[in-house]
Amino acid sequence: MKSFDSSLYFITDSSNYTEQEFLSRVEKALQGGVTLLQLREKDKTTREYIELAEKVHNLTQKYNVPLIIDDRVDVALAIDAEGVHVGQSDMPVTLARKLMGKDKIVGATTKTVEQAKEAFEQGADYLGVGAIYPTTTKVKTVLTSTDTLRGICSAVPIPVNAIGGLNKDNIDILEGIEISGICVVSAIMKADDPKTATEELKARAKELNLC
Ligand code: TZP
Ligand code: MG
Repeated sequence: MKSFDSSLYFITDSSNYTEQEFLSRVEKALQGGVTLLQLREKDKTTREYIELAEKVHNLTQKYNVPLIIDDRVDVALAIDAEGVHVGQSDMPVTLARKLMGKDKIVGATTKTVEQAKEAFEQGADYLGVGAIYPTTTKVKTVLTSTDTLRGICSAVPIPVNAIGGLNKDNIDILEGIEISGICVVSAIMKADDPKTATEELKARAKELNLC
């Protein structure tokens, strides 16, 4: 049985860090208690993506946290990651599922109820929905309202995570919405201390009953 906890989903961004600094930040986030981790690389060659993914996988395995690879089914399969995440312009969920097999995690980004239903029907295990707030992370996205987020949560029976500009001081906007967790990049990646940032974010999310 595939089981994972998406309550505090950390999506990495290695740009602006040396590899050593990046891996050290990833490990601090794992020590702080992230429950799911996505390696998201936009500018690496396939070889570089695989090499970094192997290093990150060594860390996530040490902390028993599933590793999801953004976008690249080939990289996910090559390093035997626990899953892959696809956006609306990436490989369709049906094909990602077919290639990854039934035991791996397949996640999808959706911004409307229709997209969410389709991703679920095609075999997605969880959904990322946003951007809830404007983001400084490099991504092509538009804002998604909390009403749409609420609608998606009622429309599909799989875990739904909110994403986009979220941090400990603004996640109260999600209170009362049936999400399974939050996804963050900057709030952990760019924090002075990623371990403390993770702990504080987790504590705030618990306080708001978000997970
Ligand atoms: N998809 C929608 S917003 C986003 C992605 C990958 C980036 C979120 O990054 P941050 O830094 O948490 O706003
Ligand atoms: Mg993508």
